[in-house]
Amino acid sequence: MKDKILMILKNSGDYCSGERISAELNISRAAVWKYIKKLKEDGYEIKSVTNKGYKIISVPDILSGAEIKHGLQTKKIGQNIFYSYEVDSTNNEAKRNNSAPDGSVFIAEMQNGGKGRRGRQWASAAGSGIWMSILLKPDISLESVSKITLVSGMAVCGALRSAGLDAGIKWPNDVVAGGKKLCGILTELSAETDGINYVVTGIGINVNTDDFSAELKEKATSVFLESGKKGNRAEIAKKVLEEFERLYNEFLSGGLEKLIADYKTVCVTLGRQVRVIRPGGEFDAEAVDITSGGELVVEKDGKKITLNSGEVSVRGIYGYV
Ligand code: BT5
Repeated sequence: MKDKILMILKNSGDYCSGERISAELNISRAAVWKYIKKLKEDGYEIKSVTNKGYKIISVPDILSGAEIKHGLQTKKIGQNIFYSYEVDSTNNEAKRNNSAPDGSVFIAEMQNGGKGRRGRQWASAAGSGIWMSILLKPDISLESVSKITLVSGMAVCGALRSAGLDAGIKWPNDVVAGGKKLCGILTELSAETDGINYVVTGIGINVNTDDFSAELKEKATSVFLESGKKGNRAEIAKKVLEEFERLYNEFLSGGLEKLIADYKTVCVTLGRQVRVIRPGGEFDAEAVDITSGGELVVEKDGKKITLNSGEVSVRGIYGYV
């Protein structure tokens, strides 16, 4: 009900009488007042004027479903948003609720067990970033699932670039700016022999983080640290979901070629000297291409070697990127 009142106020953009809200939602004036009080407790600044009603003056930086859904231009992605203040990991939350509709988004203000790949940790402090996971139920082959990670990385990169940030992608899927990591993606899946049950693509974006732990300082950054401006997380999340839907539909309809061509234009790894770290040892090479399947091609002593994201980490020799 609180979200419905919020939507009425946002859509009206001006004063809206308690009488009108109570008639529209079929609740008492006292109930309207009670929910307005709750919205104020959430941080919304709402002015009330006798004979005119209520008007939103300012909106807090929160990631609630109502904030993200207001004005969201998607058909499926994010049409169902499950918001929590705190979870272990939004990927786990999506997996626990895998019967939710295709395109559902699980989002939290903080994660106390944020995960990276291969058991690594993802720092996810309260209110500083966007920690969200998209639940997907695509009818695709198992081999194609890794491309969804690529789609997520491109969606974040595109959203941040459209907000004026000089973001790029470090192969395969870290979104970087100023040579440091701004966003990480973790895609997980549940499959059986006859196909995929669901895919969860988890996106972590550092938005308003102003300081990182000593361990992360050298390699992590945020929208705030790069632009000097605090970002509105709900607006950024909305843009990412819109970009994701556009690119994901392109991918599902077989448009991987165009996607890869676009990926190459933002991939900061290409043309660089890289260090390939494999379980069997390390070697230095030059990153020369991305295949139509999203693999990185490196060249060493005139020989081309194709690497897939599952088996290697690539780190630039000069700094992290
Ligand atoms: C990733 O792993 O980059 C994937 C991160 C995915 C996070 C999202 S948040 C929503 C969803 N729910 C989850 O639980 N996860 C997803 P990887 O490439 O393995 O990188 C992990 C490494 O990045 C760590 O070992 C740190 O060195 C570094 N790191 C940790 N937290 C960071 C942060 N907030 N910003 C930048 N770097 C970080």
